[in-house]
Amino acid sequence: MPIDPTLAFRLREVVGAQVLVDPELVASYTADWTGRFRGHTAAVVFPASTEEAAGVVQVCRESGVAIVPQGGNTGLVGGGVPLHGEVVLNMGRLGGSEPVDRAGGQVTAGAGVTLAGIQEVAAESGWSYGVDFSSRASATTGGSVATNAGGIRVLRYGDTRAQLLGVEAVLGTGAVISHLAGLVKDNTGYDLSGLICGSEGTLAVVTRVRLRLVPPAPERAAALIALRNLDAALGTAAVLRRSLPQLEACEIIFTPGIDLVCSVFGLRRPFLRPSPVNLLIEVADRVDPTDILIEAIGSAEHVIDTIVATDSPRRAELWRYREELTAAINTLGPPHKLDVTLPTTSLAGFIDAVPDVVSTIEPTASTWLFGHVGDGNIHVNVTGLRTDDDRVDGAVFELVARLGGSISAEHGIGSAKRRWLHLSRSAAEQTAFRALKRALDPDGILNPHVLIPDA
Ligand code: 2HG
Ligand code: ZN
Repeated sequence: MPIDPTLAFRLREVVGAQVLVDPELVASYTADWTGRFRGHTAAVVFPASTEEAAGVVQVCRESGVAIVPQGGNTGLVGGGVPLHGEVVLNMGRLGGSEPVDRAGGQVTAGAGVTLAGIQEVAAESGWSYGVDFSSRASATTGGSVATNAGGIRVLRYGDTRAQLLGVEAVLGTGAVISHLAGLVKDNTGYDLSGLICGSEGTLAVVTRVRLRLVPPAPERAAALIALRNLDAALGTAAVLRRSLPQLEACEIIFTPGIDLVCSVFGLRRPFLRPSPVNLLIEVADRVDPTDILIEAIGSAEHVIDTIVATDSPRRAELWRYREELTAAINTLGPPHKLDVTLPTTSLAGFIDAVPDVVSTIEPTASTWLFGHVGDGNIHVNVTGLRTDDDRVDGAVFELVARLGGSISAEHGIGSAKRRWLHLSRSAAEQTAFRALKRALDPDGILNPHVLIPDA
């Protein structure tokens, strides 16, 4: 639908020419990367400052137009695409980081700075950033705060919320809140930054973030470990977590996934003797951790084979078996992505049961399992389903809930999971969610179709 000329005029008063309305130009901002979520919009707006973002929110509020805030558009639950014709507020122009506070180990960055950008700024100043995940080159800090992104280092440094010392953000009222002093101790009432983190653009549009950095651990070693069976893999993961304080990543990959990555990207199979399940781990320290890593793996039982990589190119080769999985699976058609987390005690039962749950509903569908086993987070990808057929999604989420898990570990609820929020959040919690939403976004213009189910 073409944009209302008055709205276009008013948006241009705020951001100048930075309003896209041409249907061909807006198209790339209206679908997610996997192709599962496709929407439409009359306009994509690119503010360059907090003031401009606030101006856009104000105009949309006065015009009764809903907004979808968008960062790098790397989300996987349909939370950053305009599925209901919302105006897209793309934060990519809010770049730039302030100089790192080298003594305090903190940095303030614009919402549009990529995760890789923050990692680079941190490294240049002798620090490191505690969050990492495979879409680092495109994902933005604003998006990762809005979704409380997790990734591969959560077991060592925690999720994005654990790095967050403050945000600057535009509320649904158009008011700006700015809390960027970076005080580590700051007990002055409600933690609005922590609340906005993970709120998926429903309460506020994040424009700047204050992040804690961590001491660098430049000496690294990675290992791909082939294991006899799932119990052996989970047991080994537990042993390694206990015996290796330097453990930074502990990922699980099943051999069908490795085979798929190898065939899509022409990689060599890592092991001569195939094993059903593999762990990919990485340790990082100030001194070379290779011997400690090898000793720890040596003490684990049921290991069939191990490849250890110390230099950066060989570590990157091992990581390709894990990080290319998302792209490899996408070559089979848009997958259903069911990112879930389970208590340690029910993880094995879940992994065993989930392929049957899927095939009972859709015998021709394929189930792909992988993820951050070190923190209980399993990515269940299902291919061979229609994008709008969510029977499998519901059945898997119900299994997760029965086993005491959460229907979203790190990707958020978005639009994909909101009808199942009740499986992880009580009625009283949802009532509180709605009250918070009304307080910070009284007209309901900020991402109104994600996270919170319709009453
Ligand atoms: C990862 O861990 C991301 O690689 C994506 O969270 C997971 O593709 C997925 O389902
Ligand atoms: Zn993940």
